Amino acid sequence: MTTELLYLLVAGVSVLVVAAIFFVGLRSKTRAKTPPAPEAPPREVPAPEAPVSEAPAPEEPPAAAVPPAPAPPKISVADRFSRGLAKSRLVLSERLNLVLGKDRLSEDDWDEIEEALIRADVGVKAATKIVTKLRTSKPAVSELKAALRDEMVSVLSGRQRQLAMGPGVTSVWLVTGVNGVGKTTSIAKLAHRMKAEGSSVVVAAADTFRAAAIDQLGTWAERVDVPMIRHDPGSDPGAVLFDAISYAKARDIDLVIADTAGRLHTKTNLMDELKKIKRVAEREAGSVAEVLLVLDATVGQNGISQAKTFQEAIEVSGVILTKLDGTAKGGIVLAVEQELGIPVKAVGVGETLDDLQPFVPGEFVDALLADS
Ligand SMILES: Nc1nc2c(ncn2[C@@H]2O[C@H](COP(=O)(O)OP(=O)(O)OP(=O)(O)O)[C@@H](O)[C@H]2O)c(=O)[nH]1
Ligand SMILES: [Mg+2]
Repeated sequence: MTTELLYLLVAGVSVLVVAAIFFVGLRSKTRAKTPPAPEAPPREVPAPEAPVSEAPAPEEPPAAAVPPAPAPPKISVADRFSRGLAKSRLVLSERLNLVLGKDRLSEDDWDEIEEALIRADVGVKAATKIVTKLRTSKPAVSELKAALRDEMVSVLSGRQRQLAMGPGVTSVWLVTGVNGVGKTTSIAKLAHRMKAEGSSVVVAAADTFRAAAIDQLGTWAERVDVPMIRHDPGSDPGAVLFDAISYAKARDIDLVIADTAGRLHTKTNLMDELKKIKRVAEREAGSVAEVLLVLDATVGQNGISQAKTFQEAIEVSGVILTKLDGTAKGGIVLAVEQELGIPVKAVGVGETLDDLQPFVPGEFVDALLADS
């Protein structure tokens, strides 16, 4: 009995083992047929942020930022002037020194001097005039530089360079020029200077082309501490000037300095607009004491053709030549005066309020010809 039971137990266990093997085999076959589980979807990685796209082009060109107010200048006016002309001086002296080292001057040397002047943007007319005189007077080489200085000063002499105040209580200065030449900055410098000399000043934001232009003048006006009359962007520049003159007359303010646009919203011709503004000023103030054309010295001879256009449209009484500090074309002063007959009344030699200098021919030529 026990043996039978043992057999039965062994047989049962064997059946169970076979069945288990069979079952496991079946399972593994079934598994092999099961399609592989789909790969886990890639974890969503946030798309790299698109590079910050450039801000959409502004509808209006940005106005030049007003540079922060600097610490009071530690250098003298003469040094500032001289520093401003450093690049022009270098261009001139490089060539002049070649000639000045010789014992005698040949025809080629005179041509070299003329070429040096032209390269400093003195203009062909003024350069020829100066060198023709020198060729005739034939100075010794040792005296050449002094003779050149005298001829350059002589070309610049005999002009009225004072900024004029009108006969009435309130004078008006219109400041014109193409965009970017330095009109607004020059107005701030002029207002600063006139205020320092004891005049009361109001500035008129008659460049209504852009809101930013009005704000830029506003920032300067605050810094100089003079009132500014403004209207909305796009409004009539003549109306701004009208209000500024009324404001000044009601308060016995000496001077209205008006900013004007270098370009316009409408197709109205810039020159027609300027004529209109001038008429408003003449009607309201009696006369316009100065029409100041701002020219950027870095554009060299192109400034001359700009000036001709303005001069034909509106009688320009004086030039403010800006950015003399950033150019090797300082001689442009002579070209402006020779070719246009308009006196340079002030020069800009930097971006701060003190960087507008009265134009003094002797000082200018000395700074241009100095040994650096
Ligand atoms: N280095 C130098 N920069 C100057 C001088 N005058 C003006 N600038 C700079 O020239 C840029 C243009 O000056 P703005 O006064 O805005 O010129 P603007 O003619 O009023 O220009 P728009 O209003 O755009 O027509 C600014 O960055 C000024 O700081 C100067 O004498 N020297
Ligand atoms: Mg401006």
